[in-house]
This record gives sequence, structure tokens and C-alpha cells, in this order.
Amino acid sequence: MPPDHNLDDYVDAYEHGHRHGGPLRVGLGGPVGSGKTALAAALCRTLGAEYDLAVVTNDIYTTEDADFLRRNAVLPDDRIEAVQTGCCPHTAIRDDITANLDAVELLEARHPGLELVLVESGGDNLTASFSYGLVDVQVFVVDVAGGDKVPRKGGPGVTASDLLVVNKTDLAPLVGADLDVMRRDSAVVRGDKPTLLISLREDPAATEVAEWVRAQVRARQLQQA
Ligand SMILES: Nc1nc2c(ncn2[C@@H]2O[C@H](COP(=O)(O)OP(=O)(O)O)[C@@H](O)[C@H]2O)c(=O)[nH]1
Ligand SMILES: [Mg+2]
Repeated sequence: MPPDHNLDDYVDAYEHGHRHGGPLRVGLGGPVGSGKTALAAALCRTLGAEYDLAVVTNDIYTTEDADFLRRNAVLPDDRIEAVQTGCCPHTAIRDDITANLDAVELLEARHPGLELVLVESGGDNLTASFSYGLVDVQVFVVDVAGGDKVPRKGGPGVTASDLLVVNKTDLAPLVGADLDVMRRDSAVVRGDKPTLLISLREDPAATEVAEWVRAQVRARQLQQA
């Protein structure tokens, strides 16, 4: 448990983190526009036939991300739940996670064999991170268009997430971002924790991220065996 989490997180993690059975819950966080919904869609396409899978989306005032996933038919409608936060998106994934827990539990009740739930944050800034009472592991998605200084600037999403994804590498030449700098700075601030530089435009299957998710599912299943 990261040291910067508050007491409520400890209580939540105790109540929910030590759940027996139930799906692996993966948080997808990161700034607006970095590619969280595109990544959720990619993971559904790649892993949807492999795992019993569902998604929770968070939007501030709309259900746009859930609508996008439904329109693109990446999963059946009854496997996609939208939470309308009506407030700062990070509050709903960190401080008052009730609406998100309700959505996850609804999906679990509807699909008793559920193995994997993706929870996409509404997107905020570099400070947004999930409560470990809500998710088991979290992926933080930034993009190359934000500039190659982003990993160096840190923030809990960049430094403490279980996986950092730097998306839109196809745009690097257009925005003058140096991928080697982003790779090196990420390694400095993240230590041993993994970083993947990807382009969902070039690899719509999100192959490497899907492989990381598979490893997390395996780890959870072993833990519970
Ligand atoms: N060029 C490029 N655009 C991308 C890539 N991934 C996502 N996008 C686009 O970036 C925009 C924002 O993506 P979205 O998934 O909605 O971001 P979110 O706000 O983090 O959920 C959309 O127009 C996507 O099509 C990528 O790898 N390369
Ligand atoms: Mg989105």
C-alpha cells in the first residue's frame, strides 16, 4: 500500500482488497484525452473472448465513454456501466468511491463468473489516482502529445501506478517529443515499475498492455488458489 494513501483507503482496502473470489479490478486513469477509452476498447477487443469481462466508465456530466464503447460494440451492453460523477472525477475514484463500488458490484451480481473489470476514470490531471479499495491494480495513461516532460514532472499517477502507459507514440515526430527521454525519465521516477510506450493507432489490439493484464489476472488467480 503506497504511503500517501489516507486512512479511509486502508479501511477500504481491508474491506475490499482482501476479497476472496471476484474479478481482478483494473483502474485506467490519466488526463482527459490520453486514450483511456481507446485503451478500454482495445482491451475489450483483445481480452473479451478470453475472460469474462466488464467495464465501468466515469464521466462528469455525460455517459459519453460508455456510449462510445456500446456504439463500437466492444462488449455486450449489459457488461458496460456508466457512473456520472457530477464532481471532480478523481473524487469518485479516490475519496468517495461508493458510486463506483456500486457499479462494480452490480456487474458482479449480473455476471457471477466475472474475471476482469476495467474501471475507467473520468480523467483529470497528473494527481488523479485510484483508491485501492476500488481497484486491485492501476494503469496510468499519458500521451506523447502532452510533451516529453510529462514523466519527469511526476505526480502519483506517473510515479506510483502499477503500469505507466505512454500512448500515441505515432504523434512523437509531429509534436517533437523524444521517446527516449520519456522512457528514461519514467524509469528514473518509477524504479522497477513497468512503463510501456504504445500507439493504439498503430496497434489497436494494445498487445503489450493486454499481456500485462493477463499476468495480473494470473497473479490474482494464483493468490486465491
Ligand atoms: N494519434 C493517436 N490518437 C489516439 C491514440 N489513442 C487514442 N487516440 C485518440 O485520442 C482521442 C482521445 O482518446 P480517448 O480514448 O477518448 O481519451 P480519454 O479521454 O483518455 O478516454 C481520440 O480521438 C482517440 O481516437 C493513438 O495511439 N494515436
Ligand atoms: Mg474516456
